[in-house]
Amino acid sequence: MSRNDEVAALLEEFADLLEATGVEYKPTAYRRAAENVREHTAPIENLAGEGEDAVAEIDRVGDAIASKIVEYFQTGEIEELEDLREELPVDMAGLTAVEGVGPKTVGSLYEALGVTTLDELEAAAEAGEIQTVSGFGAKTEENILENIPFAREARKRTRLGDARPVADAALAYLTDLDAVASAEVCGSIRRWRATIGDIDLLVASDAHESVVEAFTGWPEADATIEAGTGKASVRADGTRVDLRVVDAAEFGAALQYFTGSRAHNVAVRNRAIDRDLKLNEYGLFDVSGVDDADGDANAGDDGADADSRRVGERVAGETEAGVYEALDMAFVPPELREDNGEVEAAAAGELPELVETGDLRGDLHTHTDWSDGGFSIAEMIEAAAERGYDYHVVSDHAAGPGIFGNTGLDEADIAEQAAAVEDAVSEVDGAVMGRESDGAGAGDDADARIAVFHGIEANIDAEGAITTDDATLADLDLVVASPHSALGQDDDAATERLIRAVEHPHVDVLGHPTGRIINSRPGISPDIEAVVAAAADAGTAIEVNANPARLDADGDAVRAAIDAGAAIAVNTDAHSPRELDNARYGVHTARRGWAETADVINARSTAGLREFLDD
Ligand code: DGT
Ligand code: CA
Ligand code: CA
Ligand code: ZN
Repeated sequence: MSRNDEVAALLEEFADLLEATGVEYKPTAYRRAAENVREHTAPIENLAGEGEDAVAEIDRVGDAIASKIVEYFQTGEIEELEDLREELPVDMAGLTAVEGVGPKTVGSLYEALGVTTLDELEAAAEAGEIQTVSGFGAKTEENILENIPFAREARKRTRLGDARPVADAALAYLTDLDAVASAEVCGSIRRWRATIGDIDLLVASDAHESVVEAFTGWPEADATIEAGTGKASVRADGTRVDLRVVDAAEFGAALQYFTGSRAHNVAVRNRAIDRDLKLNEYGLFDVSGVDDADGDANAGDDGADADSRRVGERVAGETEAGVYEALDMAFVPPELREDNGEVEAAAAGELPELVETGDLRGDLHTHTDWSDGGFSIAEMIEAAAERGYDYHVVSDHAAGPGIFGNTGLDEADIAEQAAAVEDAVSEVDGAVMGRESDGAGAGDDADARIAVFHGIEANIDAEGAITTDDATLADLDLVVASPHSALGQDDDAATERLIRAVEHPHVDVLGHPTGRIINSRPGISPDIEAVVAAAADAGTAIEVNANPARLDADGDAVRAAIDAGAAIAVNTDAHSPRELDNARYGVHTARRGWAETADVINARSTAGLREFLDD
């Protein structure tokens, strides 16, 4: 965690505690400040070193908050926050994980019933005590009780977007060690699952002990859980990080084994058995000449000791590619290793050529300070151009159900923004309007850096209507339509809703189809096959929203969409330049759905995108 993230988290905790004690307005100010501290490019510790005025230079950070940040760096704590923590000794994260329970509810229930944990909340609800608190009814109590299991499940797994940066940092640290020959992440994080139980790392080295020692001394580790010969576990940023150290000759086999999934490994191991080979985390062995090479060598469990499992002649194991090759299969990209037909496809030479992050040529769903984004149209265009994108779509929120207050744009605002987009395009070096140009490096605009389209993120109401006028939609270059309200509706209604939306003549992209927030709310569960079939017919693309809190559509839905012939759009939904970097989470999610480059509309050229939009 950078110190900016650390301070942002403190300010957010501050906001929650203030809100829980019934303070108004201030919590919003703290949350805004937190967001800007997190996004700020200069290290906060440097600014704090220069004093309050330097800290208060950060957008939305006023003098009061700046002085608290300086206090934190000078004394190691913020007195007022410590007082609040004492006043309200609650597991805020655990309690607010329950849908419908916010900081205010936490404060009320603590004051009335002394509830501090999820277990106590459940007990109070079961005992019917919550409905006795003023402002709470039987229905609220019932909802709380219903949502607790989801919250409890969610608390066990970390979002990919929280775990991946920790894994990347650990990997960079290990790779830098002299004793490390090679290092890789494995487990679910290498498969890019949406949530992560723990982070797994693998290192090849001939100095196992010194690697373990360096790992437990990793500055970002908060605690050592265990340390042994050749393996260790630490806790970092709330997540468990497992390390295994192996000899270089066994690195590939161990990488294959510890990447999983278990189901994929079983299928691969069965293929080995069919060939009189034994596969385990130590290697791939030819056991045709070995007596009694029974199940143990293949068991993959701790039953047999390691030496008895290095039996026969080693056929492969130094590299992972070598393991697959020796089994007569193509290398299986980690995202596909879920035993969903990838072993058969790899054996037949029919694996897809998966899309890569570098294939993306623009983002079709981004926000600016015209709605709830933090940056101007020009700043976002410039950021997209700096990433090397060929095009960029400005798609702020339209006003409508689920969009807070006047955050969203009505028809008049959209018309006004159309002019503002043209102004921004004339301001940003090398920007051109996409509807008039084939974009960067193409045709008449050989010097253009980036082609800009004016779009909107419109709202799909509970019945599937788009809540912005048709005439306005018709004037826009691109329409993303997303559900933002009625996310608890039943499955049939959700299916009809999304089918109607994708069939709308002006809708180009179905944004975050289910509206899920990972570990926070499940969203709607439409019959995804029916929705993607309708989308394919209508020529509407299905979005993979790359925000790591969403990853929506998920891999299964992407695969269904591609099978149905629908196009995919991988969008970040960025509210800041930094969030454009979330693209990789969307791309790897699309890869989990077997997406090839040709399936992704924003991997096409500017001309290709225009063709899609004009159809
Ligand atoms: P997670 O951490 O719950 O998100 O999921 P994974 O897949 O990272 O699972 P984890 O951390 O328990 O183990 C990492 C990989 O190691 C797993 O995907 C497959 C492999 N593995 C671990 N233990 C076993 C085992 O007992 N049998 C087999 N076949 N594979 C195992
Ligand atoms: Ca794991
Ligand atoms: Ca593990
Ligand atoms: Zn949205």
